[in-house]
Amino acid sequence: MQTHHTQTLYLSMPPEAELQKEFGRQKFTMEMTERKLDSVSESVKELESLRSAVARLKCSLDRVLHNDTVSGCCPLGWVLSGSSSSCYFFSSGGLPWNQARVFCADHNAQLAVLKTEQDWDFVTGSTKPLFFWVGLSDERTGEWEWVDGTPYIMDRSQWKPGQPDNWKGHGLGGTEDCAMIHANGQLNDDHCSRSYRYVCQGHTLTHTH
Ligand SMILES: [Ca+2]
Repeated sequence: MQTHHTQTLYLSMPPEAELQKEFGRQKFTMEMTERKLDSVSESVKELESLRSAVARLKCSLDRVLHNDTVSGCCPLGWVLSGSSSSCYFFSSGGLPWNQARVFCADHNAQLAVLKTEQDWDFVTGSTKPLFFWVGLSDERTGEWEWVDGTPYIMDRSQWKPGQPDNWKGHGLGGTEDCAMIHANGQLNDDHCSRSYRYVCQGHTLTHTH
């Protein structure tokens, strides 16, 4: 009699109410998942700030050990240029130009902008004999400009003889709009979709902003 009664109750429950219950359960699960994701992304942020704190500590320690003669410190894997107190990253893997630009920006840096002779010599001294993208392109306006938006003043001595030639024979569509440092340390314009190593340029860790 009791069983029969329960079954009657169950059967008499309208399907909308069942759906409503199920919806409530799903909503709860989703909220729990969202909360967990939030806490994961919080942990990632905390790790990131811890990593940067450790890097700063290492930097301070280096300064003490070297009697304060070190002008600045670079993140692990980046190198300090002697003259400009910039940190440079010379990638070991290749990316298309735009992805390389994004990689540098994601690391609080930019694809290398080489406006002084010292910066130019430092970077080309390290890239030879490999190919590296730098932050120079004429893709946006047809005029050569640095990724920080400043125009590039044409200096033929920085380019390989005959470059930039805006070559179309590569079969990749379009022309050559991005600049890379060739094996000999001079520039060549190449197709932006090609994957080359790249040079990022950022501030030292002791930089205050
Ligand atoms: Ca070319």
